[in-house]
Amino acid sequence: MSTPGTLITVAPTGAEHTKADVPNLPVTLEELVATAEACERVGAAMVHIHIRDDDAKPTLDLGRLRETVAAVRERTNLVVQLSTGGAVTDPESDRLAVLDALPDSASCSMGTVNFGDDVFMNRWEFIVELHIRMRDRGIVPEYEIFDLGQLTSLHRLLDKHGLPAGGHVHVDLVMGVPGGMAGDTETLAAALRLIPDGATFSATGVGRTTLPVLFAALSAGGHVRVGMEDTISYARGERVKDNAQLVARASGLARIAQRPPLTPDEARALLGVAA
Ligand code: KMH
Ligand code: ZN
Repeated sequence: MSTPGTLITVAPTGAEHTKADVPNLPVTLEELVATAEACERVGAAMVHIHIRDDDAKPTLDLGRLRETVAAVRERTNLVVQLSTGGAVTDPESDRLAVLDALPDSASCSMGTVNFGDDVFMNRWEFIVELHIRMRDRGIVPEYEIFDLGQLTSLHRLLDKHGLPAGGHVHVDLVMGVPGGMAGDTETLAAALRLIPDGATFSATGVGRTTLPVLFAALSAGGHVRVGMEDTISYARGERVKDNAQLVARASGLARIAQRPPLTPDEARALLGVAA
């Protein structure tokens, strides 16, 4: 499961935070692309994208998504991953239509989970549809895992419906969501016992679990996701300045761990994304 280098994914916006929470949250196209450029300079290889409308509210507008994919491709070499998770209120039809924007990669959440005070719905039939549509379009999935049982669902998905586009399985453990699995070393170790053979994994810890999960993932030979989608505190009592600050910290720790950041082209080779 381990590789010599570390894939650093930045999740710069998400669907939950606002500019009132954190002023440098990238919500416009220009802010997002400038953030992607800055994060690439300090070690990110992939960007996990949620977009906003003119009122900075989460949207899955297909025209905007297409424009965003094109702009990030033009100004960076990053692997472009679109969220099919969206916001908890987004209908399945809009979440499936995200794939028509033809990103390199897209998230595929592996089960329903309580999400703070809300419910993040992912029915089995919907997961299967995402998996199949991604393969039809040559889009490489990242299987998002919010709780341990979702890893058994991943085994079931792969057993019944076969490997994804690119032939490689990559999962992202999203830890510490209120309602999901805890964000600590013991839970990460339990998750790793359930990850399919030959798969790679990233991990991210939401909120105060960010640093414990970052250290645990690096020491377990895994990859990492960081960004304002998951964390708006840099340290106790200190707001994140910008996404590049979080990527730079992860890059520094990856180098200390003797597993320096992968370039975007190395990430493509790892994930099975076409060059
Ligand atoms: N915003 C969350 C409800 C994903 O991007 O695929 C879902 C989410 C997962 O962020
Ligand atoms: Zn997301």
